[in-house]
Amino acid sequence: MSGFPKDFAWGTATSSYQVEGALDVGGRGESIWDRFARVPGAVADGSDGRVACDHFHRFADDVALMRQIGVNTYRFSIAWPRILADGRGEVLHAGLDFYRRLVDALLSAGIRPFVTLNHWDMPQALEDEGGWASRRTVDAFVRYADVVSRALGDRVRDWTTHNEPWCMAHLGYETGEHAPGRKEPAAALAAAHHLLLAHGRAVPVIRAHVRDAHVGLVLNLVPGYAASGSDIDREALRRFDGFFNRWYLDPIFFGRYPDDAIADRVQQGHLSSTTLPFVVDGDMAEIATPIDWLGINYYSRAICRGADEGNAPRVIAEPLPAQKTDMGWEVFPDGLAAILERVHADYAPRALYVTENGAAYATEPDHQGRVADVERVHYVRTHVEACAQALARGVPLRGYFLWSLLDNFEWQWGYLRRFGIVHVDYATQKRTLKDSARVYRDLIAAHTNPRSAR
Ligand code: IFM
Repeated sequence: MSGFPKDFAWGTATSSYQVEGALDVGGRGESIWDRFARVPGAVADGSDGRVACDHFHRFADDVALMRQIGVNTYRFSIAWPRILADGRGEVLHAGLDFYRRLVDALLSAGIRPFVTLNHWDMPQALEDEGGWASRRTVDAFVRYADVVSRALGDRVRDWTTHNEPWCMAHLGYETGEHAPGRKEPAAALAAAHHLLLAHGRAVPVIRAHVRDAHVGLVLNLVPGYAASGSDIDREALRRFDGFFNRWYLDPIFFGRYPDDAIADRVQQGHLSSTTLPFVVDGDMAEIATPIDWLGINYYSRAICRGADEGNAPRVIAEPLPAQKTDMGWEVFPDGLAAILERVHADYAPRALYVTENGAAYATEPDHQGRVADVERVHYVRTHVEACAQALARGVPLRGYFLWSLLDNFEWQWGYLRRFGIVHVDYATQKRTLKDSARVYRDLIAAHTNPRSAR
């Protein structure tokens, strides 16, 4: 395998709520996930992020682990309520200082910090005012972006506004599987729009504070495949792609929502007409503010099968009975190359990153303390290979971030799903490098210095 540029970003990723713990330190306010995790049945094991990986206190050791693995970048997120407890008032300097210390530790270890402003843990006070379904949250986010980029702009060049707006809007406001747990399809569409608008408005604000800023957005994209060549399955694929991928890609790159996907929402009764009630003049141009890069989070593909129910075919996206991870997600590395090539061909972002890619497997240490996570080793190798293929086909891929550095709080699954390349014993907080971490280290070494290839 070859073809990775010398300056390729080899990284791992985490997010604040999933790893930090220390929820009541430094005046941090309540987040929507603090509140949601208390709802009986919302999190499978009844857990929350109170301690998580205690990364807040152990970040220096975690940076040392990153050095051991040899990554040259680290993607992490800022906890919004650690900076603005209620999302609006006073700035919490203790919160900013924590991230300054983290960034300084990374920089001294030669690791480039990739900051995400919003990886889901919004202040609960903003949700109490309507959350992302309310246009007022856009201003709150832009102020937050201003505060953080002003504080860290002297040392961080790489900025992400949101992580996976589809998850925040759809899982948070439509299915209610994620915080804030609302089941209101119309609110979900408004939430998606306000997330995109907040992104577009924050981009120039970040650029104002950061010299040579490199600003982007991270989308979770899923390549769809029709289950057969039948018209009904091809139609299911179109619907799936419109709802999942193009609803976000088209506004960002073309400044408009896809007409066919709008019509689908009208048909479903989630919109009363094709005029989107939450769009105000000028919004779409702001959303389409050019970005420096797009991040793609890729885990698996969707097989789309239509189910004929009168004149409204239902989309069923099902995994094949192939190899699956503990999430039930099919292992399908070709899908990664496919989505990278498709986004490059259809939207031509200036640069692309795989900002998340990884697999949940619950391998525990054996009696000698070794974590032989063979399935994850296979997953990592084959997906890095898919990146090489995409590069060879001309995709401007600039980096790859494994999800995740650490086993951590996996949202509605709590601690029952382990994505880390480093095992965390939650009782003792002991970290153990899994075999996948060593394999990733060797892959990085081989590509950064081909002579060390084995
Ligand atoms: O853990 C999540 C992460 O927070 C967002 N992307 C998907 C990961 C695995 O489910």
